[in-house]
Amino acid sequence: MTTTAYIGIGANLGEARKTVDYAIARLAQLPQTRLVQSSSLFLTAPIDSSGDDYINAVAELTTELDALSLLDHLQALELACGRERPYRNAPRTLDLDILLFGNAEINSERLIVPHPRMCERAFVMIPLLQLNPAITIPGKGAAHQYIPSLAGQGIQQLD
Ligand code: A4P
Ligand code: MG
Repeated sequence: MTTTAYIGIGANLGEARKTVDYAIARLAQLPQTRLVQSSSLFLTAPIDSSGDDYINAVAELTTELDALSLLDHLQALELACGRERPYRNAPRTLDLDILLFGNAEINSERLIVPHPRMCERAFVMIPLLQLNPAITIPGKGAAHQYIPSLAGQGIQQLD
């Protein structure tokens, strides 16, 4: 079975822009997976987090992996990029989140999908809507309806 998945990509330590470009290239090489498209890169102010501005992007994949296998691959890629986890929301070389996995609603110990905070975050919703303006979030409706409430968050599209 093939599933369309959206991956949130964030980095704010080290050479963040290079890391995000590298992560997108590596997502294209995951087994049983195809990179359909990736958003622009965005420079974003940290939300509930410290340190430098983030580079954020979203990638659209199609995959035959199940959601937990995809998470395993994303966490391996985070580690390969030098991710350490000293505390929650610490600055990070690379954060890869499964935002959406088809129409699935998953609530397990390791994985919550849709990502629970995504609708409150411009750094997720703006790149996601760039890829798919008509997208709906399972359990939450049309993504575009959340945009007005995100107007105060600092986000700048890079070219
Ligand atoms: N986990 C549960 N659900 C998921 C999912 N859908 N995708 C579990 C990925 N992982 C998921 O994640 C902790 C655990 O969440 C994992 O072991 C996995 O089993 P983590 O990546 O180690 O920790 P984290 O990143 O500190 O937590 P989380 O929940 O990813 O944080 P947030 O809420 O995503 O916030 N500001 C800007 N401007 N840009 C950012 O990218 N990112 C954050 C991280 C905060 N502020 C930011 C940004
Ligand atoms: Mg994360």
